[in-house]
Amino acid sequence: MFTPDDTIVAVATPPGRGGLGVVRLSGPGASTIAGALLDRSEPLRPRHATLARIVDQTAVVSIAVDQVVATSFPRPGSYTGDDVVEICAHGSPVLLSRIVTLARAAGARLAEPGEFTLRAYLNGRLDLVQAEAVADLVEAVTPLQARVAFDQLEGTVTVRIRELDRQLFDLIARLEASLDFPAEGYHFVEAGEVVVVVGAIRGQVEALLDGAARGRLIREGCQVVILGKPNVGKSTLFNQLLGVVRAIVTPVAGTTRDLVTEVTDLDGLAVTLVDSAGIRPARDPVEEEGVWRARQALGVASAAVVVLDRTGPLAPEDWAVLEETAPVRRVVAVNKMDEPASWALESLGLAAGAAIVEVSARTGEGFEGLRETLRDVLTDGESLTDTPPVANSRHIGLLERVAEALGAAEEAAATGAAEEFVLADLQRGRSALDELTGKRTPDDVLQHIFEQFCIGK
Ligand SMILES: Nc1nc2c(ncn2[C@@H]2O[C@H](COP(=O)(O)OP(=O)(O)OP(=O)(O)O)[C@@H](O)[C@H]2O)c(=O)[nH]1
Ligand SMILES: [Mg+2]
Repeated sequence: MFTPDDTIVAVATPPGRGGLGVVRLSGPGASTIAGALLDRSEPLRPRHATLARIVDQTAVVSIAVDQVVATSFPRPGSYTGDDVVEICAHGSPVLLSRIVTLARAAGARLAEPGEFTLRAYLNGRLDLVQAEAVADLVEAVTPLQARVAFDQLEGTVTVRIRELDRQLFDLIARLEASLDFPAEGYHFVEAGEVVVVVGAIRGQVEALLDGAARGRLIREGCQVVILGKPNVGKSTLFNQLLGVVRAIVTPVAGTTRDLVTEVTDLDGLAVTLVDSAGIRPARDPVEEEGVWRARQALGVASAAVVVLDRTGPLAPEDWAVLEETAPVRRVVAVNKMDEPASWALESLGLAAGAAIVEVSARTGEGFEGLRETLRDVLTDGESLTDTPPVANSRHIGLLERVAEALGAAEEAAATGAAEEFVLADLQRGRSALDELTGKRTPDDVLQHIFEQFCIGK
């Protein structure tokens, strides 16, 4: 995977047709290979969009393939840090793959997934945290996800990690100096100061971890399953939340059998909504399977929306669903408020503060409240406007390791342990920071990270 000396090529725009499509070349041969494809005698002027034609010279008579705009970005100031040429062609998959084939015939190799960004990282253009942000930015499905990813790319995490590393390095250097000159009876740093300094650094790590759960929720999104007895309006509510008619709605009880899944943007959270058959005694094998699937969906969901029908009496099946969902985060949606109610909300006997919202899935009344309540249930009431810097579970895991190592160092220093022990803990914390930014990251971890990119990124 790590062969940075050859020249790679790939289509950088998504598969399918578009007005434009971009083929990207990166590596020492980028300019020469582009030169072999273009009908120009002079090399491309750096950073100038140049109109040219792609010519297939592998045929007996050379054939013009497309008119393109080519731009060369010489190293080291390019995206990857290598020589890069971007060829902006018409966005036809046939055309773009022809250009890639011609580039390969001229000496380029097809890029692996994420290899352009991997090179940017290997050339020091991005650290690992920023490289991961590129993937997140490309994958974002809500504007909030894009914002968190872009902040990360801009260096919000990187800058803070660097600062932590600088402070740790300073302390480690002073401790090592104390070890190197023990005979002089002079300590470059006293144990009391070590406790204070390490405590302060640990405080900064913990501050970074503070909004991490929310960050992760934003980055990864979550699943919300809609449950309730037949005919209460689950599918209607699902459609209303999505804003499109996706699931079948009929007056027949037991309409939905399978799980119906769709992603929606809930105030920036990418929520995978799941409409289900609900949890109820099954009458036939199909329904039995549907109920089993609903239970499976509940098992992995971050929250449930329990739908109750206000127009008819509460049934044992309603109580069963309420009981089964009691341990999970949930919103109770009391549906069909457009018709006269046949029971009072108090008769649910739920604790004060339980998230109960009255809605009409048919008219959309009460949905603003439902969305708001659902978002609060998912985020524990925390605002999504100030976005947390840390959102990636790899980062969270490593920062937790840093905090643990610093806690151990603090304790060792406080109990008067020898400097060597304190140092060992501090080094452990520092190497977790190095793994975070990619200064020292095992190859298999790198491989895992870059494999998740698409080709051309
Ligand atoms: N008046 C009124 N009727 C509703 C409302 N929501 C749903 N309905 C009606 O209730 C019936 C059942 O709606 P569905 O959305 O199919 O209910 P469901 O819970 O998905 O039903 P199953 O899939 O069979 O379990 C349909 O006739 C809907 O039009 C509402 O807010 N008000
Ligand atoms: Mg349904």
